[in-house]
Amino acid sequence: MLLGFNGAGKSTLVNRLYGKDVTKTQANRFSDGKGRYTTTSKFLHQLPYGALLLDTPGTRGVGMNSSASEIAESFSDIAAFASHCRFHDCSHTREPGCAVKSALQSGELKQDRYEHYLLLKREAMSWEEVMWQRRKKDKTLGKVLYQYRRREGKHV
Ligand SMILES: Nc1nc2c(ncn2[C@@H]2O[C@H](COP(=O)(O)OP(=O)(O)OP(=O)(O)O)[C@@H](O)[C@H]2O)c(=O)[nH]1
Ligand SMILES: [Mg+2]
Repeated sequence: MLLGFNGAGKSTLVNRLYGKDVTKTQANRFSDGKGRYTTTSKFLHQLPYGALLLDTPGTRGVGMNSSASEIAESFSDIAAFASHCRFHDCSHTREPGCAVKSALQSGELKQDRYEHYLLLKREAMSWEEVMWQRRKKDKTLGKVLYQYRRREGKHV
């Protein structure tokens, strides 16, 4: 499977490995060299000698789609320290009585693990926010559609 940013050259590789042009490629934008989103859906190519190669639309970025609670599961050592924090909703960054920061100071918790935890938690929280906004939008759209159909006397 070929994965990569737009314009990385995935489809060019498919064509080269196939031996002829079986899929469209496109020159990157002249102004900033970025790819143009040429392949728009995934396609499984069977190469002449039998190999199967999946070409995919370029990615714009790579991220996580885990919830904050899944992050806590992966960092069960930090969750164990966190259960002794003074505040239930401690962010483990600046609150007094934070057991995670104490573990950091005593060396029980390594600095890089702590930093990875904060980074992934932040990413998970922004992912949850995106999902929440998306659900809210879908709900609003659903309501509008429902009212429209009722007004038009359509079956709902
Ligand atoms: N200089 C150079 N250009 C390349 C190379 N591979 C691909 N290209 C050029 O890069 C441009 C984009 O290539 P594509 O194969 O369309 O890229 P892609 O990854 O399939 O892009 P999307 O389908 O948008 O995700 C084309 O103009 C290719 O000719 C390479 O190794 N060197
Ligand atoms: Mg492509």
